[in-house]
Amino acid sequence: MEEVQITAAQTEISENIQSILNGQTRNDVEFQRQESLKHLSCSDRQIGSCGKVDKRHNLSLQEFLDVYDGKWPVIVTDVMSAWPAINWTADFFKKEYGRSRVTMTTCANSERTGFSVPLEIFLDHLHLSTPKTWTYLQDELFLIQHPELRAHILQPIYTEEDFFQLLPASVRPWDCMLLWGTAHSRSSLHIDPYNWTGTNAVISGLKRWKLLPPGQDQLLSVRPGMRCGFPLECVKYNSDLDLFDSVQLGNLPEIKYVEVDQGPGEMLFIPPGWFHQAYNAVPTLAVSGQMMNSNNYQIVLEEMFKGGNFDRSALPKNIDLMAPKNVVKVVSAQIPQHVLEEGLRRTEEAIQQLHVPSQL
Ligand SMILES: O=C(O)CCC(=O)C(=O)O
Ligand SMILES: [Fe+2]
Repeated sequence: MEEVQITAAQTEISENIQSILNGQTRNDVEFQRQESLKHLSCSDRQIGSCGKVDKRHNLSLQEFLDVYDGKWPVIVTDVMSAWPAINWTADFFKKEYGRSRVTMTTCANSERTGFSVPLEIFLDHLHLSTPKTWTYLQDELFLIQHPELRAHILQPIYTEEDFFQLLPASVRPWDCMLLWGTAHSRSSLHIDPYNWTGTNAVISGLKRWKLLPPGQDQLLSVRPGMRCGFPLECVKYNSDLDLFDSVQLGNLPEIKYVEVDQGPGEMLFIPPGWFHQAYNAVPTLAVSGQMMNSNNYQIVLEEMFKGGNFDRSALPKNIDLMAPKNVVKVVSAQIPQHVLEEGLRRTEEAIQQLHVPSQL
């Protein structure tokens, strides 16, 4: 792909938008990789030894957007103290929501199985785990279905520009996943759906991260042909590698990553294009979300087109003159009616599924 020099901000925006029409996003993975590498402090590019994730407080919105957003992960340490959710405890959840069903994954000797169980059953086993046998509650719907709890999570200034709100509600991704893991539980190694900017806020416990700057897909045995399964489809970028397995990691000496530990009250932002894997070192409660904003909307829209539910041929030719927000509005107006209907149907189905007391 052609390399483009950064010029005046206005030219850059115009070129980026034009690239949506061309099916060629200038802010592609290679561009991001180059940007990311500029943040490394040492010459040999050994990311594991010299790249780090800053922990910042009093970070201005401008500095967040200019220095980190879409380029390099950052942890902000002073946004969650005002969240009522920072006081959430297992006792509170067991007493108030113990009978609500949640979705979780159990891992026993590398075999992962999904279940739907009452929350109290999960909580009764929260302290029972080993490196090979663990449980991870990962539920996208629980907080959506309990708006009084969701209200305990506040929006920091960094996520206020939220273009996902411009999508029709029936295809808008759920934006508040409850993540509660036993010690040793872990996510897969993945890039987030639509290549969005991910957020992850730890309420209690300790989460350990491996975050990989873009451009290393060929080293990661990314599973081909996977789909997100959302009504507005997208390609899923997942690897079966477990970078928290020291044997597997030892066999991958070429992979470059940054590591960071995230504690209670700390919120992490993960840029598009970064494969990442999280490991809960102790029982850990967190919520994750996502952002589409002026810094990443071309990347996110590109993934929506790649999903194949709609194409760019009907976009107006003057799209390059439009503000980012209007581009998202114009693109989302192209989503076909049958996709919107499918979105409604799937939401209802997912909610019903939660009430079925069986293995998923
Ligand atoms: O905390 C975790 O397990 C990782 C969550 C994550 O990567 C995600 O929600 O996309
Ligand atoms: Fe993720």
